[in-house]
Amino acid sequence: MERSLVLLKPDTVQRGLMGQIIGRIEKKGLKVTGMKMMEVEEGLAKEHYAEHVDKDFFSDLFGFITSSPIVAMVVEGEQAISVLRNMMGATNPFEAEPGTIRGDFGLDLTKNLIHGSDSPESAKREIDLFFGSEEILDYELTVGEWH
Ligand code: D4T
Repeated sequence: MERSLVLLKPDTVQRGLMGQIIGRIEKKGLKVTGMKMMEVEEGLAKEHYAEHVDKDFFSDLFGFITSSPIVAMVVEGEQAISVLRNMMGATNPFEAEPGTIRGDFGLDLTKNLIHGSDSPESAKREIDLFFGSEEILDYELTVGEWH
């Protein structure tokens, strides 16, 4: 079973798309084991996007992610990381396939609605950044065997 950190970015919250996107994740059969609404403080934004600090788009990305609340989630399931990346679609919403979250809802490279971890190593690092272990719940979904 894999875990991914999912962030519903400020544009998702502002545009009232939280429910639709969380609904897609639930309907796919993935399990939400942690979820909270929060502001991303400067230090957390810089740590989360450490690999992009020197890129020319970093200031736009930083300004965006710290501009308004997000929803942070821990999502679990078999191959959850690649399944979520496929559901999200290409980073650039202009290139994302219809049927994906970015393909259906996005028209801006920075405001691309959602983040999902890109490897098990990133997932562990990112989950530890956003969640304390007491905020991640260990429970069974009783419908699990029907998926
Ligand atoms: P995240 O990390 O938000 O899930 O996005 P991806 O994993 O799909 O893509 P990424 O790390 O390459 O980019 C992080 C973040 O930066 C924004 N971005 C990216 C941007 O504003 N301008 C750009 O030119 C690029 C490449 C979008 C996602």
